[in-house]
Amino acid sequence: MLAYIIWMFALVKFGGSVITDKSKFGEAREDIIARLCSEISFLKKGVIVHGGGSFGHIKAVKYGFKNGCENRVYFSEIHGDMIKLNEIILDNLLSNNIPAVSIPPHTFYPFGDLKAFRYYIQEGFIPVTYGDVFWKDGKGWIISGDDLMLMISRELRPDIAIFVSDVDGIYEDLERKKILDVITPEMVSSLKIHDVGDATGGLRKKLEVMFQIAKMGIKTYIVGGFLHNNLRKALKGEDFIGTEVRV
Ligand code: IP8
Repeated sequence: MLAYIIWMFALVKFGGSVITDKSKFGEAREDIIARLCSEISFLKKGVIVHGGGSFGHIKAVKYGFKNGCENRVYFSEIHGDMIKLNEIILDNLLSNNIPAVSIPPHTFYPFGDLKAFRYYIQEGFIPVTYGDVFWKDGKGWIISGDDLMLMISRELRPDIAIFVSDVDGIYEDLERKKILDVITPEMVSSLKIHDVGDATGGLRKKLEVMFQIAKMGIKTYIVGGFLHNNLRKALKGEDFIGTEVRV
């Protein structure tokens, strides 16, 4: 197991609802960010993606980025807010001696490839990217962290993809709070999914992305981010609270 952990290439997404309080604009959960960063400090090879949370979604919804927004100043505003959140993540990774390097989406999306990721991984760094705004056809749009997880999985083929979430997994039964150990596409229609109205779609869209990643043969998990050491355990192949996504 130890040897596997050392060479394992992990792709981890810190969900926006875990790292920020989504109801308060610009409110980062610094204690949780610090803990999550410390839990991945043993990783030798990885890419970190983070969501927008209250730094991205509140204004993205307000300014109508879901259907494209022509206002360049609004675009710059959200882009600047996301840089602030990214800086908090970078500071915390660095505090844990993680050689993080930020590769913001506007440097490669929608016109480029993931060459920069390959290069920095090869050189021993941990690239960090995030859900953000991007400009196309005269309008600003949102590229979500989940879309980036899929893109990175396709091009870089990690061994494991972990979505750190504000829920502890996929609930089979919301009332009894029973979490599924495994979810497959066939099971989705029988689940009661309450999708939230953020700028990039809720759980249903997230699951679609996860199934596509799992289809590539990548171990794919949704794990609770509010539980101490849960992410570390999932990465190390120990017992953790969460749901495996399988096809
Ligand atoms: O939180 C959305 O990324 P997500 C980013 O991963 C913005 O969906 C700017 C709303």
